[in-house]
Amino acid sequence: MPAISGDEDRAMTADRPAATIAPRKKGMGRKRIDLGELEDVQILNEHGVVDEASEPTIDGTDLFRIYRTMVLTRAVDRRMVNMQRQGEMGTFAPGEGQEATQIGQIFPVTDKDWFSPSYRSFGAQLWRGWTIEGLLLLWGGYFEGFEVPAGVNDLPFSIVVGSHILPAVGVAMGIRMRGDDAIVLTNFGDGALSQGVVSEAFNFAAVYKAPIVFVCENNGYAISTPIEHQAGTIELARRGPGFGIPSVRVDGNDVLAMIVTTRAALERARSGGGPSLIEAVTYRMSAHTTADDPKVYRSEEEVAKWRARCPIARFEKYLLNKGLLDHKTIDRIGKECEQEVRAARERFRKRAKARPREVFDFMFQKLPAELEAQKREYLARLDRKGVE
Ligand SMILES: Cc1ncc(C[n+]2csc(CCOP(=O)(O)OP(=O)(O)O)c2C)c(N)n1
Repeated sequence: MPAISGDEDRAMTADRPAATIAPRKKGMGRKRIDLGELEDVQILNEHGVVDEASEPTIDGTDLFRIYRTMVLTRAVDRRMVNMQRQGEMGTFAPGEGQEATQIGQIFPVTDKDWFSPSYRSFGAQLWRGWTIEGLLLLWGGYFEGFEVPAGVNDLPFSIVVGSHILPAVGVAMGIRMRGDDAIVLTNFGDGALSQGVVSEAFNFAAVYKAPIVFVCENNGYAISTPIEHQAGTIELARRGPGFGIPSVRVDGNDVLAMIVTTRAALERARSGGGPSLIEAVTYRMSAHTTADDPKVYRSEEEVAKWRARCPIARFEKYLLNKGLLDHKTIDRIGKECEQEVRAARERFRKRAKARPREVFDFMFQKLPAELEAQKREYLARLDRKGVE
């Protein structure tokens, strides 16, 4: 009987720690994205050098807005972490290092399209029209922060890993049944792929040719679990073809590669071709959440390696080379974004004078006894003098 082969990935993972999940350079020289080829796509390398044959046409105003939103995303991120440390925020899931993945995937999505975000998607949410103070309220535990802004076609996110993906497929199936022109984009982490419901979502989407784009942000870890311990193949895009979903693996720290690939997937969905899966290979530079200490499970050397692949610095070099940015403007944008975040923090503080009392509400019609007890204890703490 012939030996069953297919263990090549396992052999590779044994030799490849998370730190080396670096995109290969096969995409260089490619003129169009072939969804389904499972090759790595990179257009802008770590040194800011662009592959001109694959460079997308994006007008200067848009390039500038993309860059500014990436800078703003990082400013919001760092401020939110500081506020949590100072006791102003319940918790927060930072996304430093994932700015190109975030803004690159959302740039080609139009206002009439739908977005179903994971909890680490505040960069894309800012692009879609969520306000900074709204996001501060959300992570601060105030119910009003969870409300999707008027006119924004986004679904609310859930902390239950992978739970927002099947509803996103449902929306896409509904769009197709009604003959609407919109598409849905949803994103999630590498760990979410281990949830059974995500396989159900892929299968429904493929069978019903739902107009949906799945973006898996492979940031190397599900909290402290590295991808090698989570999956039988570290090339997660390989999962798609098994469901009949064309898939591609992209350098997620290259905003141009993200844009080009997402555009191709959106066109496919819009023209009736059905779902696509994009695996964006990136890295979470900071903690999983403010309750996590990544020093326990990854090395300084690994983080330093990825810091050198900073998606903002890379895009900055590209814009400098194109003459669309200069150092004075970089400095001005940094200060403006910082100012914007501080102003939003002031508006948040006016609203958030008292701690949120609603954190146990809205999930259950009748709270289970254990949560009821926790709620009573929490409210009693708030009511005690000096807790506010
Ligand atoms: C169903 C479920 N199981 C466990 C958790 C606890 N949890 C929160 S985030 C997380 C890791 C998710 O990792 P990944 O999907 O890679 O996304 P990332 O956080 O890296 O963006 C886990 C296990 C949860 N929220 N929901």
